[in-house]
Amino acid sequence: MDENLTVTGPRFDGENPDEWRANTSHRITLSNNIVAEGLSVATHAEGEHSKGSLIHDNVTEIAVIKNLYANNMARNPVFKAGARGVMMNNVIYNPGRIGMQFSTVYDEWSEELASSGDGLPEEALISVVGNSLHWGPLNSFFGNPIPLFVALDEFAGVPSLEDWHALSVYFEDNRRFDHFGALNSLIPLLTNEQGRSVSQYVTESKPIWHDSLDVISSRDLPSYIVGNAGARPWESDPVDNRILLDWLNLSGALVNFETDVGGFPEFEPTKRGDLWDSDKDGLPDEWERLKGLDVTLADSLERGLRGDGYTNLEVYLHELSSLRVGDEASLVIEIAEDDFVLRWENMPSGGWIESSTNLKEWDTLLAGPSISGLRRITGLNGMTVFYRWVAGN
Ligand SMILES: [Ca+2]
Ligand SMILES: [Ca+2]
Repeated sequence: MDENLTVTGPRFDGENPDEWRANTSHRITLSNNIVAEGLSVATHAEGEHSKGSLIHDNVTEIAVIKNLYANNMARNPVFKAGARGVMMNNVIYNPGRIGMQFSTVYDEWSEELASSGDGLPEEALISVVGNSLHWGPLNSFFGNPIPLFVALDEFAGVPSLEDWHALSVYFEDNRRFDHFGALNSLIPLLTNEQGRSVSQYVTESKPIWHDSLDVISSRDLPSYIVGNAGARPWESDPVDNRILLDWLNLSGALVNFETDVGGFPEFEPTKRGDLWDSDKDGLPDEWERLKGLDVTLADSLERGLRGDGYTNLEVYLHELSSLRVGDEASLVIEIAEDDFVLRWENMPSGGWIESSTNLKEWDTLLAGPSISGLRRITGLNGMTVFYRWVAGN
């Protein structure tokens, strides 16, 4: 994430840190993504560049939550000087060199320091809560069993991180698993790359947080990520499934070219029927009828549907990206010793549970109130199964 959500904008726009902050990206959530296989030795001028997410200098109020980072060398994610936000409920699998990271790069500040005379970067604030780091083959290859989080002072000979007083970081309920999948507590959570402890930056309370954040315990996190990470988890494509299985099977590697892992897929062109959206407002007729909207009136930008300020189109898009089709039943996933245990809560009387290994067997995802609790489960045997509850007798 660049300071201005662009790749060409100025690094800092303003006269002082407060103005810089106001003019950089802020209040952004990155959630439920699969951030994997950053190209390693490809086109980047600096060479090896397999990276996850970069949260740049002065970017503030950023939530990096409930993502799967897999097979990236570093930046899983990285917050840079003065950045402020939350790293919550992420699974980091097979990070080659660095898991979660805070980095200051003095060279990138020296010009600002000289021109503004305004001193060193202000403090970065990071709350690291409920994450789970899993070592993979890269950690064996590089012989470097890494901590959950490192704080780096990248260039020797310039003011060290200790002199910058640049970081307050908070840790709660984070876990690490070694090459064999065993919980491992021998490697400290926080260090710099030289192995020196930088524990003086650890605070006893969260330096930044938001009450709306819904934390999952790190113990329950893997099953959540398996079921929810990715663009369309109810219909995940072979690439998403391959990356998930890398994690579950402790496989995976750095990637230099897309062709290393099968290249870009080829898809058959698809076309909707002429009557899919009669009024051409972006909302399909089937969905409009379910919601009592008018299929002859373009009303997707009206806001009355749910009464919470969202447009009808936004409500539709939320449903498309939601795992749960309805709220009548919910599926709870528990990890047992060597398997997943499925338990249903709040199930209405009547009905049954359907399962399928191919979601396309199910004719529609928008089947209304009679179907709910749609979940994707990828078991430890690698088989992905979809479950849903269907009303009936
Ligand atoms: Ca419509
Ligand atoms: Ca309409």
